[in-house]
Amino acid sequence: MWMSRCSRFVLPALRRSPAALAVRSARACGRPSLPSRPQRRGQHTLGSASLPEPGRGARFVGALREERLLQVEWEDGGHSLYPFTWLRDNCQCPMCTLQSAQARKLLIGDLDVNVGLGSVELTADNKVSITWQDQHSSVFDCEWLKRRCFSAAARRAVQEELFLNERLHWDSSLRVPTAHFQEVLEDDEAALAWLLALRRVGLVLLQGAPAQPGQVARLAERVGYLRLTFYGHTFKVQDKPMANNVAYTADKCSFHTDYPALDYPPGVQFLHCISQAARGGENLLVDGFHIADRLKAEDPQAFHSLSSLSIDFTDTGTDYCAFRLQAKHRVIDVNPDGTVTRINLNNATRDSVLDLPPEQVQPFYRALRALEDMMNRQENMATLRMEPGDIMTFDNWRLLHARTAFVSHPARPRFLEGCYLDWDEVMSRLRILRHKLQRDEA
Ligand code: OGA
Ligand code: NM2
Ligand code: ZN
Ligand code: ZN
Repeated sequence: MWMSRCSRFVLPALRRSPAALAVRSARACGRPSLPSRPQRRGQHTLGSASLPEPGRGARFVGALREERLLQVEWEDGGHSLYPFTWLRDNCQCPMCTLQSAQARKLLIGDLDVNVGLGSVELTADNKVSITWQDQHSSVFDCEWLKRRCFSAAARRAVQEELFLNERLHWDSSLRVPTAHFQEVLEDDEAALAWLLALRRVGLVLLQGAPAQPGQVARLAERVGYLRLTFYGHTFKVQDKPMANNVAYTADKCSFHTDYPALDYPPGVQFLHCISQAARGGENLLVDGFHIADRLKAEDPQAFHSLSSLSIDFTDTGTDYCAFRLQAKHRVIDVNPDGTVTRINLNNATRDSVLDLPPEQVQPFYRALRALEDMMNRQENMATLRMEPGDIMTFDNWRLLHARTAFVSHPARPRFLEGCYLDWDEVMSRLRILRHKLQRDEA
């Protein structure tokens, strides 16, 4: 077979201990070992030293009354500015904040958006204490304020820490990150390393799972919970008679994201190989964000069509229960600043209902074909032949995956078990693990 795992490389050290470095990488044998130097791209670049230095307090506070800003000078010499109204809105006292929920109690209807600042001082224990003109008082911790500094660099750094939008784009030189199934289940550092790589790279192969159904559900429980769809809590990918989906045949599946027939397609997918085919059944993967970048550079017209035209998707049948889904997506979803945020494409569920004026139809097909050709360039795709016990975990909003046609062993049909999760729950677990491990470290 032209794909096997023959070498391992350690991903950029994600954390300090050896267990955490259990996310390794595997690549295909027999292909030139290009130095893999994925580029960091994303909505933001991570600014270093952009937050005021932690651990030091304030040495001066003063009000800029004209601008309605509080100025704080930190012990390291930096300054931060905080709008009066924002400070009043975020008062941390028990009247304004429900401490047990860490949530705002103060109603916007009860907020004076022109609130006047009476006086401000630094307390003996180095907190910022404000008395408002209506006599309400608010006390702010310096670390709390620093994290909420309004400078562009500080906001960028906090947003990156919260959302990890900076991704490592890749092509065929990708060394697929790998980790051990059992370690991810048992060890928090291994789990965090897995989720960080899943976010940054979009793909992690977990190895060593029992070759029995039920493992993707265990893995989903490690994160949060499964995303139920019309194909069930988990689904069996097998060649089925009267298949209700083209994935449930032995035919080739071209590059696709799963479930664009849903208005909110699943963010993350797990596919567990329980039994592999005798021949074929390999998976091909591309980084949709890299493909979109290449398309934009080489065929801007095609990029424009695919990122502006909304296409209909449909899925009708019965599985978990009867369904008749319709949704509309741009194949290349971009946010208002033009950053590609999601890819939505499954040729099987792309509807014959096409909600375009007729003169836009030919340009759309031309663009779709240009995208298809870009994905099928050898230089852009990674190849993975899963073995029993392997679980492919990937970003279904970003990667497109394909499967070659297969022939099963006569007595042992090819069998994958799959499930979906959403990025909200995955990112939540990532933040919890990061927080916990940072605290343990301190
Ligand atoms: C799917 C799918 C891949 C495979 O079920 O959506 O892409 O290898 N399956 O069968
Ligand atoms: N399966 C694998 O968009 C799709 O129909 C993807 C979903 C059947 C759950 C396939
Ligand atoms: Zn208050
Ligand atoms: Zn699929």
